[in-house]
Amino acid sequence: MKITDAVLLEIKDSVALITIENPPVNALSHNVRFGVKKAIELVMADESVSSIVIYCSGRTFCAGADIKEFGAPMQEPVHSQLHDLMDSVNKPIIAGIHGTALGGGLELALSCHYRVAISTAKLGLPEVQLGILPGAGGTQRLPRLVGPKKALDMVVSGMPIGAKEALDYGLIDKLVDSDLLAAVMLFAREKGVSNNDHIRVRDRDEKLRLVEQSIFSDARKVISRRARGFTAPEYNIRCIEAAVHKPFDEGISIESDLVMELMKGDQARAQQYFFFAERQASKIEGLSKGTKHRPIFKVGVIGGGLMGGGISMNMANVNIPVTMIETSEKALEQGLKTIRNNYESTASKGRISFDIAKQRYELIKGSLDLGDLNDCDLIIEAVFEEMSVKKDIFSRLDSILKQDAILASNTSALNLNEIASATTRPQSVIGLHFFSPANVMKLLEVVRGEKTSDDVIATCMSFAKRINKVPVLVGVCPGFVGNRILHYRQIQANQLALEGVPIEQIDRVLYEFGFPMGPFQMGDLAGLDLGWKADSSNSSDIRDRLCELGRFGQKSGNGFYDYEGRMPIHSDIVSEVIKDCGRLQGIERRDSSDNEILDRCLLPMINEGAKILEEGIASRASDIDVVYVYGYGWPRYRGGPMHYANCLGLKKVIAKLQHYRENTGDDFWTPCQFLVDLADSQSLFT
Ligand code: 3H9
Repeated sequence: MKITDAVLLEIKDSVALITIENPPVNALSHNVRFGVKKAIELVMADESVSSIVIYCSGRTFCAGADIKEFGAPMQEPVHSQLHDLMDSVNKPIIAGIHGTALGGGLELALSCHYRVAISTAKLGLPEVQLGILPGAGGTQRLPRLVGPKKALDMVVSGMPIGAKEALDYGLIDKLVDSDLLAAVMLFAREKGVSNNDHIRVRDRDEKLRLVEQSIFSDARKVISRRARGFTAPEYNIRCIEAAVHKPFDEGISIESDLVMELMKGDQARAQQYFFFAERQASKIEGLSKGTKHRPIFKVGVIGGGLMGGGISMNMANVNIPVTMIETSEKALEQGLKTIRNNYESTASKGRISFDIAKQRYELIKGSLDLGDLNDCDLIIEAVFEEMSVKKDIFSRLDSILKQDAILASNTSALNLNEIASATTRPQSVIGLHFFSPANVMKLLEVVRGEKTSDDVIATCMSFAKRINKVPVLVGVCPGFVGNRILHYRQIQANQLALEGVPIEQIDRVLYEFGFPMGPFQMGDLAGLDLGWKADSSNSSDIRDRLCELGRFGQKSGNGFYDYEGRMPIHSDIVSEVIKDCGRLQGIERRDSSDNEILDRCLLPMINEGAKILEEGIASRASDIDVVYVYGYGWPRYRGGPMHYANCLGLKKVIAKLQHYRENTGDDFWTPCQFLVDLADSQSLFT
């Protein structure tokens, strides 16, 4: 019997089977909550039914509340009404779990008396990643099953656990390897006829009694390091504390108040916006669904330095064989040695086994001969940023590669169209801009050249996911999206320093905003000598002067700062250099407030982002935000620069830009026309 268009009820041999069918991920939208509640009410009074199974069709169990419904008052029945009803049922309810039981989905399963899962299933409460907490009883029921310590781990990290671990912790009652539906129906039939009490999770408090109080202070220490600036982790901890110290109903009431408070906050709005932004980024407008993908089995990487080595490891980590090319025996040996050391260090920290480290390392073959790339499907060039060198490599590749091979450049700033012109197949040339360390950073800027074909774009966007990257499609311009915008922040950071604002203050303001580090520390980390040429060095430019002094950043032990290990320390030498550069450039010294520093660093980023949209270099504002969160450490709880601008209000952004333009007389601050038009039409960046 169809209860709603998303919920089906069948009675089979005294078991009521409630099936949720709400593709793609069986989110608990209104029609699901309504349907499940109605189905339970129908069978509660039916004496022929002795137990109830909740099961989902399609690829997964429920992936949680329907996030699209957030932001408006939730239609009844709300989650808690459904759960209260389940708690009042005097027949055993059993969840049959496959795929992922996440958030409200796992909470639904927690309100069942029993849970049966297939061995590939994953279970978790990831609400913290959306800036909220598991507000449908999850923080009160989970610790009753797995114990408060494990519950804290799960809600604070938001990471799911596998079914086997879930069984070990008591989160599920039975694990099966195949035919979940048959197994859960049999389990339900047995429970339906057994004389045992079916204890509700809310009544199980044996694991709450054995708690060491230090688990809460330990969890707070972890979040102060790993989740600096985020509000939701602390709220999640408070709920688990309530589960331990308060009776169930009081705990539920605390949970409900705290989730409502979080839901109303800016962070939740930003993090939920970002959830959809990330998924949107992989969708390519104007590309037909039937576009064929080119197969990629083997990858060639040209260059075994920091980027080339990282890219090679990225491929090997997902089991793709790599041929890595260098120009000399010594460079190749060094490149391979670094990779081996990296794998060994990861294994010695226990993150992977030594066997896996070895297997991955062995997937990377070194060579000095470009000709060895003839069997590769994708070639990624990662040599230093010199147009003539790149063009020479691409023209030589032309005669070596398979006809349908994809030729990618990892350039971070050079003109991809010019690189592509060195080949007879510019349609197969694309930019794949990895971020350092390439085996760790999630962002991949996929750069579409003017002649890049649709199938190459489609292949690279889906390949990016295969190598665990978040791809964003961008067009060709100096610095593409990320570095182009960053350049404008750096102009102002330098200007502030030249006006006499201590670099420590500038770095602190951006760190407190939520970036992992400020612009000067970031420069030191990246290396100040990147792209620096001694013969054209300019004595009134700060970076040039530091490089002339051999201060190349962290790698040389000093740059904008001196370093003790990785700890930056103020340098009087640098202060003098900056003062002298300011004097040579005739810049008047003045103080700036923290607010001014923030405005002057962030507003130019927004303005440049608007120009990027105006020029069609990025197709959505949310794509720019994805670049910034994943590539440059923009705090996720602020959504990204374009979301931040929307929250400030575009009229306010323009007023601030105009204020600086009037004060300085500098066209740098002129608001871009696209931004002005949006504000005039009361629109927002989309
Ligand atoms: C919650 O439960 C709160 C409760 O505690 C109650 C509080 C009162 N809602 O990721 P994919 C869409 S909060 C709406 O590409 P995958 C997604 O946008 C929720 N839509 O697939 C995409 O749409 P489109 C806690 C959702 O296979 C499509 O489904 N739960 C939801 O790579 C496919 O998604 C979570 O945070 C949703 N809940 O990964 C889990 N989930 O095709 C969030 C997905 O139009 N979801 N969509 O772009 C996930 O982590 C992944 O989607 C999942 C599948 C692992 C399930």
